[in-house]
Amino acid sequence: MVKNKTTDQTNPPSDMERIKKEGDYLRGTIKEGLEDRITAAISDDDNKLLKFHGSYQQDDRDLRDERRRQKLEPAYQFMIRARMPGGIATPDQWLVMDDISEKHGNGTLKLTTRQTFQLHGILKWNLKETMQGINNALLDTLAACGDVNRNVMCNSNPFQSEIHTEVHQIASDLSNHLTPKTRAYHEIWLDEEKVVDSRTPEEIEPMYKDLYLPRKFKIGIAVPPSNDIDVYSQDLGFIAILEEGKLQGFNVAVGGGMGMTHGDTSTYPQVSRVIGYIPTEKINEVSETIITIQRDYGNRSNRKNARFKYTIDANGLDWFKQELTTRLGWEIEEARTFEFDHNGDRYGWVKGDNGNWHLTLFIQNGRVADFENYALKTGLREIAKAHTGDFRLTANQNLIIANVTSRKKKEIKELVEKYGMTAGENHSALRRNSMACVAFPTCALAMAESERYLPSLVDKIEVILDEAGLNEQEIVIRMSGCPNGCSRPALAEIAFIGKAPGKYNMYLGGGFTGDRLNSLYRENIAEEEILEILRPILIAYGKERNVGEHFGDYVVRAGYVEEVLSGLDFHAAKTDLFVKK
Ligand code: SRM
Ligand code: SF4
Repeated sequence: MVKNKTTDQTNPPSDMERIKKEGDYLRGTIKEGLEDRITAAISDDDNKLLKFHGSYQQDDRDLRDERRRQKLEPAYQFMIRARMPGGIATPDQWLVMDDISEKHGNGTLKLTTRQTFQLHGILKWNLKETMQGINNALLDTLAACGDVNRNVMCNSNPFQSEIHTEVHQIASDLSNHLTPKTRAYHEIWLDEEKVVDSRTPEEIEPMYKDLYLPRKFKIGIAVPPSNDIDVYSQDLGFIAILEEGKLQGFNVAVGGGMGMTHGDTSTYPQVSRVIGYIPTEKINEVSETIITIQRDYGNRSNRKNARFKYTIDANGLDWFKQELTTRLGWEIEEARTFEFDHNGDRYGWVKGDNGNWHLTLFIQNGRVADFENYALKTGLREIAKAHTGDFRLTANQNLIIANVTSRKKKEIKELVEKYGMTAGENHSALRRNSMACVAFPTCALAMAESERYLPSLVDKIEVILDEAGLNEQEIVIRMSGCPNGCSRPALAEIAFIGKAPGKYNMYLGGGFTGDRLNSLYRENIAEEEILEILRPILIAYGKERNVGEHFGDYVVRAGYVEEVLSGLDFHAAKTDLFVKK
């Protein structure tokens, strides 16, 4: 058996492995902890198991100091994330999430970078009722977080609605196929009686077994030419292969991921690599087999090196392909050709091939709220009441009002106008291609602001873009409050990753179609330096770019940053190769 060099399975397992082992298939003492009225928190071990149920304990970081001064425990609250393959919700489901966010949450909805809803600010006393409300709406949260397969993403491009329907069904079936089988979720949240029987652990979780995976695992399905789901960032990506508009099968890409730790070069973002092609009907079998390889070889001692990308990089792609063939008992075919043209969304109204209309709206950083002078949340609620189609949450944190019949179009259009919702037409192309993770105040790992800061930074960059004549030039810009990379910043043409309050590392040179990593250009800089550094580069790009040349490609050609084709070269990449100073 090949030994995983990052793993060395002889090292002691991490504490998380103990928690999973003792947790009795995700039960722990969550049920008891919820009933404890003395504290608004639950125990650390239970919090780690709670993630598998789609929820995290957090505290409001804006209130931390004040509460400490008042000798109060932190303002504990919970985030809940739904599992919603491909990001499709019915109008009724929208209304339920909206209602819960008002009743128990912080009054906002977050549309995430993996096409689902997050609710923030739920108090422990309201968690169970909230979970039940979500389940009553025929949604659930099981496996939305934790060391399991997460929300399966799929392309939501309304230009290909027939294919979208087919691919969405595949994503949904795959998600069900890979969902944990334990009844813990039903017992804790839905009051199902615990059944004591003589089943062996393997029968309870035939794929995950009792320790589940070494780390989170993510799957996404792209439909070329759109790479909206950033297939190269997924642990396991599928690229639909179409012939004459009909789905034939999928290319399989393995070992992508965005997370890293500042100052630790054993961690890095990585792009997945295409290893072959499979017919459509093999997708569940291949996914399950790949997951079992990661289950058996992933690093269970050091969680920082536990993602599938490290398992592959440590053992090599050839080893992986051989292992896959052995486990499958058949060989996957050679990869087929495909081409991506963008990883962003296409905004505005479009008529799908099913005759219905689809409207892609720009939702800045996925935050649905009633802002001053912009009643976005109320407007979407009114749309949900009138709408007879569905909603699609995109991987770029935007929203598609999908399947609007010709008869309904006028009414929806009037509501969009009444509430001043935008399909991005009054924004620069930069803003339309911007994305920021949550960060402060709810994210415990944030080092700097992200969602609350990027919009104002974009305002300032727009001034430079005007000067450079680039207002309509599409440039992908992303910000994350820490190097975990929840906005997939390592694939952006311009990226900022938080280092400390107000300070960011700046990265340049990602591929416009999401196929190339960027590289570190400047470290630990604040707004003034960011603008000072970006200005001459954008002005030069405005003057010197070749026809159709994207910003990410230009900064590589002009030598600002070196091209990074593999995460293994991410930290070694050079800057200012031949830039005149
Ligand atoms: Fe993420 C952890 C938010 C997509 C990489 N992510 C977190 C936590 C739960 C913080 C924590 O562990 O305490 C954040 C909760 C913040 C909050 O207050 O809501 C968080 N991640 C998000 C969301 C909501 C960002 C957003 O603004 O949309 C996204 C929810 C997606 C979903 O619906 O499932 C989100 N996270 C991502 C992505 C993008 C993706 O999957 O396409 C990534 C990069 C891809 C990847 O996984 O490699 C990502 N999140 C991480 C990591 C780093 C993992 C790693 O490999 O090192 C962490 C930290 C961890 O796991 O230890 C993390
Ligand atoms: Fe939090 Fe970091 Fe993810 Fe942003 S990137 S949501 S700061 S974990």
